[in-house]
This record gives sequence, structure tokens and C-alpha cells, in this order.
Amino acid sequence: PMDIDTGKRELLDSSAAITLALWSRTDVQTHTRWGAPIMWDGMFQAELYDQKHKKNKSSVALTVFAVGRYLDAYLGAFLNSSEQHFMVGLPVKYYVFTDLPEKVPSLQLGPQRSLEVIRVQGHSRWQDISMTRMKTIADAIESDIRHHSTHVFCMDVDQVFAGRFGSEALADSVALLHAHFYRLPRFMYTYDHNPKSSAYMATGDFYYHAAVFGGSCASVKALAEACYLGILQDKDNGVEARWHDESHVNKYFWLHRPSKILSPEYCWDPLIGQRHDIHVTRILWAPKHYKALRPN
Ligand code: 2GW
Ligand code: MN
Repeated sequence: PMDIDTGKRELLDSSAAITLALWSRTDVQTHTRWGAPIMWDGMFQAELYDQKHKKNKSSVALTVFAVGRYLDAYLGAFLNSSEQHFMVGLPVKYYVFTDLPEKVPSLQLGPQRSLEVIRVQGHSRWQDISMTRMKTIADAIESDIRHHSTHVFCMDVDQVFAGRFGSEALADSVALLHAHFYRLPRFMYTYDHNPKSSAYMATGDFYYHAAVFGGSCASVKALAEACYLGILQDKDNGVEARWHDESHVNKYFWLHRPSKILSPEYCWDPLIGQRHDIHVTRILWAPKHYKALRPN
């Protein structure tokens, strides 16, 4: 029943609206109270989004960090699966950030798809590997990405594409519902609750997962810069947010609401098991091997 509103909003920029009202989901929340669609399987026609984005000449950058042992453990499977499923039919440029450029696996890329390897420093604390991504992403968008791509997605490497992750996911500012929290009451969201941290928030709309976020170059750059400044400010104050960069991402999307939200189908943890509202899995979390992979 809520899809009529979603349909109206999408009508502004897409012919997909016509079918949205017909192809609805009634078992899940399909739009936010500020009018952003929440993309669930069955509420859109993929081909219409593809047509629109080809016509608009959309192109997509995908940034991924593979530092230290994460390179051998995850990068090959991430890239191979993304060749099968990520934005197929649109120009895609991968940006692989690593401290081991010579170890990046070579792979056969599809037409209009390219890959650039950019050297970054390793860090002795894993929290810093994760948090300094924000500065690197902001710099790369400014110097390179914005000249080649209209949109950018930033992803964790410890995951594998398993189904279409296509142009329906594109919008000005895109956040992802965390698979472990989407059905939990708000008080259980693990926001940063320390008033001394710049990521502090007492409440929020949803709990978002920092493993996938995206949007236009300008929006993602603004997010990455804001998160990085928050992280620096916390360091000055001798605090660290509860879930590192993810806490800052949640704070940012609370202050700057996303224009599109992806359902947990877009980044599902298979350890959760079967859920009747998860009709497809588009990205799956890879198994974690913390003991072996985390340096400290
Ligand atoms: C991370 C933790 C412990 C030891 C190593 C690393 C590590 C991370 C690393 O050695 N090399 C590396 O390249 N990374 C990158 O950081 C890699 O892209 C990885 O996917 C990302 C985030 O680390 P990850 O995937 O181990 O952390 P998760 O899955 O618990 O991620 C969530 O929480 C993080 C903050 O703690 C981030 O916000 C992340 O975006 C969230 O998905
Ligand atoms: Mn991860």
C-alpha cells in the first residue's frame, strides 16, 4: 500500500514508477517517512532502471580496500563476483586500495570495465585501516573518480556478489540496512552513545551498514569528508566511536538522510539463515577469520 508514494517520488526521474505501484511488496517497509524508496526485490523492474541509466550515461566507480592479509583472503572472490553482478551493462571502474599492489590478482574484465590499483599505507591497528578509508575515498573522488564516473559505491572486501547489484541501486545518496538490525527495535541499534564522540547519537532512523554506501560523487565525497573529520576530532579528544567508521556513517545519514536505501538483500549474512522477507541475496558476507586475519 505504501508503494504509491514511492512511485510518485520515482516518477520524478524514472519511468519505472509506472510499474512500481503494480510490483509492490506488502510485507516490508518500502519507503521512509521522508520519502526515500527502500529497495526490496519485487518492487522494481530492473530493465527500466538500466534503460534510464544507459540513456543518462551513468557510470560507476567501485572503491574497495584490501590491506595486508585481506588481499589474499578476499579480493579475488570479491572482484570476480562483481564482474558477474555489479552494474552489468554500465561503465564500471574499480579502485583497489592496497599496500601490496604487486599482489593484486589479474582478472579478465568485461567491456567498458577497468581497474586501477592505488597504493596506500598499512596500519598497525585494524581500526585505523578501516577508519582512514574515509580520507582516501574523499581524496580519490576529488582527484580522479569525479572525472570518470557519475556515481560511486564504497564497499568492504570481505563479501561476495551473489545476485544482481544493478542500476536500481543508484541515487544521489545511498545507504544500506544492516542485516542484523533491520527487524530489531530502535533501542537495540548500536549507535555511538558516548557524548564525547562526534558520532554520538541518542536515536536515529535505521541502523545502516558501512560495508556498502554510495551515491553521486559530490554526495559520497561529502560523507567521506564529514566522517573523516569526525574521526580526527575524536582522536583529538582521545575517544573512538563504538563501531569506528560505521558509527560515523550512521551519524552522517542521520543528519543528511539518504535519498535511497537498500534492503538487507543487498548485503546479507548467510549465518542469519532463512528469512521469508529476503527473496534474493545480492551480496553475501564472506566468512570472518578474525583470529587469523586481524593483526592485533
Ligand atoms: C579489519 C579488521 C581487523 C583486521 C583487519 C582488518 C582489515 C580491514 C584489514 O586487515 N585489511 C583491510 O583491507 N580491511 C578493510 O577494511 C577491508 O576492506 C574490510 O572489508 C574493511 C572493514 O574491515 P572488516 O570487513 O574486517 O570489518 P567488519 O566486517 O566488521 O566491518 C564493519 O565495521 C567496520 C568498522 O569496525 C567498518 O565500518 C565496515 O565498513 C563495516 O562493514
Ligand atoms: Mn566487512
